[in-house]
Amino acid sequence: MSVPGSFAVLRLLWLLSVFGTVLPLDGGMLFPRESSFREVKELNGLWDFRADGSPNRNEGFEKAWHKRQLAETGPVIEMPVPASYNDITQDPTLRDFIGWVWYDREVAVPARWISDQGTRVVLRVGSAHYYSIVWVNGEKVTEHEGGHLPFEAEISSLIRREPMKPCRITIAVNNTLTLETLPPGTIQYMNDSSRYPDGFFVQNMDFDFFNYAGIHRPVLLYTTPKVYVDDITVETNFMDNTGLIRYKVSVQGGFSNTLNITLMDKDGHFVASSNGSSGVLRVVDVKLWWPYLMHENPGYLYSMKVRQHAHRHVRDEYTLPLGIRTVNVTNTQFLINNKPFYFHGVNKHEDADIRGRGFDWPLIVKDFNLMKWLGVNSFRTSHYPYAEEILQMCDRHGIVLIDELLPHISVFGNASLSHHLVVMDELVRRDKNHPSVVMWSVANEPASEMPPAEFYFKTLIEHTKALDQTRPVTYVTIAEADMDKGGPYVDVVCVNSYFAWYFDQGRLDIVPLQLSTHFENWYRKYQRPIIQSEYGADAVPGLHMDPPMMFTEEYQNALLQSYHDVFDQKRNQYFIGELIWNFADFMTAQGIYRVVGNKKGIFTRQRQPKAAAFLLRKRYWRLANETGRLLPD
Ligand code: BDP
Repeated sequence: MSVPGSFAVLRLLWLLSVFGTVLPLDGGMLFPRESSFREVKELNGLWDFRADGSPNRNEGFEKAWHKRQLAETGPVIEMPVPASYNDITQDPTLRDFIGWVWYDREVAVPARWISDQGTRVVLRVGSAHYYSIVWVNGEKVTEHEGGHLPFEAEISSLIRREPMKPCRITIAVNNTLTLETLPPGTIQYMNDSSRYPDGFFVQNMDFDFFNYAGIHRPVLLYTTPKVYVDDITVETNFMDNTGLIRYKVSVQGGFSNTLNITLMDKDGHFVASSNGSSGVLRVVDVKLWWPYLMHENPGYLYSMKVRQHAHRHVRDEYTLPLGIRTVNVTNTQFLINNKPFYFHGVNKHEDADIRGRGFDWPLIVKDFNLMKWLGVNSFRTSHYPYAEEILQMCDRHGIVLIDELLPHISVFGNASLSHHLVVMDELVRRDKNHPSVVMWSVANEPASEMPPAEFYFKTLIEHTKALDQTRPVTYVTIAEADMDKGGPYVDVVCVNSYFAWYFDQGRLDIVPLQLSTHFENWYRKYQRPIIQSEYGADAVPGLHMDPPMMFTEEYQNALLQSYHDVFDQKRNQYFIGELIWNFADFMTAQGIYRVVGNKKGIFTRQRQPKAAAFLLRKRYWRLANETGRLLPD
């Protein structure tokens, strides 16, 4: 990411510079794709399941449940994968369960995967919240900390040991949040025996969404050849009509054989080729990747086919979709392909009835249809990394993403920081090649009044910028004091505010003054473009009152409107985007501020529009006409 001056000079420097995306983690995390040399077998469906309800939640380990089928060590129920387990049964204990839950199932592995010693078999979990341990046939193959990113283990030699036996996969998942986890939480034991039974404890958390748990994303087995394409990194740029793709490919598992790279356009026609593990592809008459509503042909993707040869035979093939675009930030603008981009979008959650945070194609496609209906050109993955399939949809549809890592954090110790750096590495490693990702958000509303916060944020932001020099970095903040700690390091100021909601309740008349003072102060201080990264009001669908009162659809509408008036005044200055909180109602922990969840959605949790959806739709299409068209150079 660079501040544009003379673009031509910068492009030249880009060509001469070293690769901007430098990843310290070993190994890649390429999304599993089938090719003539790779197969994928989905393990979604019903697994056996048991929550470990023992007082210390440790019975599963004490009795080694992974050594046998789960059904042999106690009662099991059927549990869908992927899905959160919380809302699947009628049992409130399971809904609110804290501790280890156990899943297992048997898989028939194709005989040729076992007999062919040249095949590598990998087990991959798209995500499981929060801490996971995985065994295959009773042997531990991996463990992973963090609820929203994939992890995998090679299991080839293990399944070859007893080729005639079905392969049993056991996954134990623990959703306990502590001061060491990200997001953090605390377990509080209630020791007053006159009020609580023995061993009674609660999980305290500082974020506003239900702590859904379980295996949330698809579980797969996939194969690669023994010597395989492990990782690909691309960075894109353009000069006049020529697109430039700088690539780097790493091969693992043996001697790095000849690599051949072929770029195809959307129709499968040859565009460019190259040999070797790194280089630059030149694309004549380039078709740039443009955001939705900014171009008549948004989300244009090329395909980069990477082939690994040995003795003139192709040994492995992986095809990466990629978009050619640039991102730059000035003091007042966010530029995509050197044109000012205005974010008119939403914040989301991966959340729905029954499945909780579980991956669900019908829900994903419905949400994209709703976003396009609304005229949304962008969203923030509040407050954790979303499924990679969602990012791929964004790439294809031209929906721009602010890729966020974490919700609220308030612990700034060394252990948290080291873990935060590792998950940031994991996020960049997974998402670096998505053209839709235009900015990293390292956290939401960190409580930065804590003393070590400044060091923490400086380290984290600098680390992220060192990982990826091609994208701006931000964190989302709500208080000026919080921004003081990280403000000097961010590229874009992302600010949340809830005027006339959490403060000055019911007083819509104060919004214009407070909001514009707020913006002026932020801009004066940091001289960075500003995004309103959250604003909104709860509205119980069907509740009406005029003049408007809090919690009615009319109040939600009126509050949005009063924010919009100020946005329109600042839009041609330094104000570069507005993301409503929230796209849809979502579940939270129980509490007196939440009526069966957070109701700030402009759609209900079942994705039906409230009045505000129509208001926003009118505004976003108007904004698309005013800001989205290609501006002349
Ligand atoms: C914001 C948080 C978001 C909450 C929202 C709210 O970033 O996670 O859901 O407040 O209170 O400050 O609705």
